[in-house]
Amino acid sequence: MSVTGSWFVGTRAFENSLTQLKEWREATATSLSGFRRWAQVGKLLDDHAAARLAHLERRLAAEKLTIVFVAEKSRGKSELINALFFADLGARLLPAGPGRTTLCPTEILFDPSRPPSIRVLPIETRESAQSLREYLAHVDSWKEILLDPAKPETLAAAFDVLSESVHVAAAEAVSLGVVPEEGAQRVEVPRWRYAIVNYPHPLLRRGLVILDTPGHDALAAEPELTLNRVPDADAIIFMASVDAGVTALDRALWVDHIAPIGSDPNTRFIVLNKIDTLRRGEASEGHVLTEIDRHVRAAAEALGVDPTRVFALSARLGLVARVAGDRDTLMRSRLYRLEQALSQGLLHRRRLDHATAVRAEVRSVLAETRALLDSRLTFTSDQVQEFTALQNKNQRLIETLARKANGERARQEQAHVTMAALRVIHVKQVARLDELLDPGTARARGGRAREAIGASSFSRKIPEALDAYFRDSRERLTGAIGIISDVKKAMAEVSRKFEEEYGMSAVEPQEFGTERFLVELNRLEEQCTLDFKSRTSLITFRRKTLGTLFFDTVALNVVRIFEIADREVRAWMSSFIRPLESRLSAFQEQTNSRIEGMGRIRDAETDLVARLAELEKLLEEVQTQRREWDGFSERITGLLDVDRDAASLA
Ligand SMILES: Nc1nc2c(ncn2[C@@H]2O[C@H](COP(=O)(O)OP(=O)(O)O)[C@@H](O)[C@H]2O)c(=O)[nH]1
Ligand SMILES: [Mg+2]
Repeated sequence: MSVTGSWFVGTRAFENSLTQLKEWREATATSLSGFRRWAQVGKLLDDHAAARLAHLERRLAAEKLTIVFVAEKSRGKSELINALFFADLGARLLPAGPGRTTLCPTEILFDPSRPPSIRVLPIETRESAQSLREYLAHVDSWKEILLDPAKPETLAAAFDVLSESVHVAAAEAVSLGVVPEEGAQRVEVPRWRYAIVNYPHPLLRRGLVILDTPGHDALAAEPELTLNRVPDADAIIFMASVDAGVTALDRALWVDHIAPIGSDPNTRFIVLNKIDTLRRGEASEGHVLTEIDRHVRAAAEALGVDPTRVFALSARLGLVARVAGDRDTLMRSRLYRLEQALSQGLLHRRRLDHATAVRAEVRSVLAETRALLDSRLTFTSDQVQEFTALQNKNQRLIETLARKANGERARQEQAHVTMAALRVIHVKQVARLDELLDPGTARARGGRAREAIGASSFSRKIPEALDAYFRDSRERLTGAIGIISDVKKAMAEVSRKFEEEYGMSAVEPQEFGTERFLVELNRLEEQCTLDFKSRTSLITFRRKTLGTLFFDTVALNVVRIFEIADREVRAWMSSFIRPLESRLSAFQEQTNSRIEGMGRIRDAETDLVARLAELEKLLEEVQTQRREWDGFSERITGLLDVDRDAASLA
């Protein structure tokens, strides 16, 4: 370590520790509030826990560290305060020396909400029933002397007010809490009851509060101090000095006010001041050390404490050395030993206490938020898993349905093809039937036979013409009957196919008898044979007359058969194709609605995918939160691991 480094450590231990403590407090408060806000945004903290954390943050941020100096007058309290804390001003902050003794308890602090000043509370207020604490809030009762921090050299004069006294009648002194000496008429009493110095010094800014108490009498007169402020202080420095030794007054002060509070060596310090006075003349260093040791033992014995707890030092040398930056003198002053004890004992202890308090609160909050996050994590990832499984299942279902729908569509198409083919054949058959059964043709053929009859010169030609006529008519009818039977077959087949392959209900074909047409034709032919092939008729009638007779009695009847057949066949042909078509369109409708239904399932699938994406995003968020939690936890736990810090400092 460099010389400057050790000088630094040796002279600024308290300041450094206080700075570290403040930085630590701020870092801890910042981490806590960062965590608190983060957790609140993430809905991980209930209001109650959040309020508890906020309370901790405020406590950490607004920390005051109070050190009380207790000693009889002129033991060097003011000098020690100057040396320990305010040497950097280059001048005394507090006046010290004969006639400049502080007569009232003086609190030195910094409150940024008020101007730099010395505020003093008149001694008369002791007569009122109001307590010191109540007066604190009562601004008007105080006299205020403004300070100019830019001019430290002017401070001492302003501080003279703390030494002011007044002379009052003995009786009044009593009512002011001062016990007069036997037989005294007039008594000198402090002019002020209490003083508050508000000064923007860096240490004070960091939360240091110094309370300087002027001896037994002042403490005895202010129960507020003896009962609250002194016992509650973070550190108490009790002082005696070697020039006076531990006097009866010192002992009374110690026994009445300090000893009962307890003796934690981290927070209770005993100073034996003015060791420089032991270094008179040409005394050797060894002699001085022996003397110091002797005084320490004597003081320890008088106070009933272990000699190791007594810090022998010289406040004056300490102050001089620090103002001048003189390392050797500082060593001789032994001031640094007290400083180190203060920083190690008090400040480190303070940090430990904070850490313990914060840890007690934070541990459960961290555990709760973590448990909450973990359960969110489990829940969300479970949901993602469930939805993924569902989605896979759905996917398979959709594939099946799609396959089915494609099949249906193909079947539908096939049915249409079948139907179309049927229609083509049907049209052809209708056309063929039209042709075969055309009554016009029947009439024309009849006419042709009439001509043939009329024009035949030989009798035997007539039966030939009649036979040809009937043969032709029969062929036509038989042809038509053949087609009709084909149509019946084709229709039956299509109906069966529709029924079997596409699940349509069967179409019952309408009965359509064809025999009657041939029967009627045969009857007419028989009639004709009787009427026109007989010898008598051939002889009796002229050819022409015979032809006309044939036409009127036979041919027109045959035409009628064709007319009836034509009409009925037309009706029948169109009657059977319609049910097939309506079956087909019903089948198509069903298929379409099934395909549409599948579309809806596909939509639902899209919804499912969207929900799954949402869940996955949520899961990612929770996972990020969980990592962030680790970060917070690590930072906060690290800050609270104060012992590790101490170990690294050592
Ligand atoms: N020789 C010597 N004198 C000191 C020392 N500390 C304080 N004094 C003197 O003792 C007197 C009383 O000091 P002061 O700080 O006012 O005492 P207080 O009444 O306890 O505040 C002053 O004259 C100081 O100069 C010291 O370490 N050595
Ligand atoms: Mg003083």
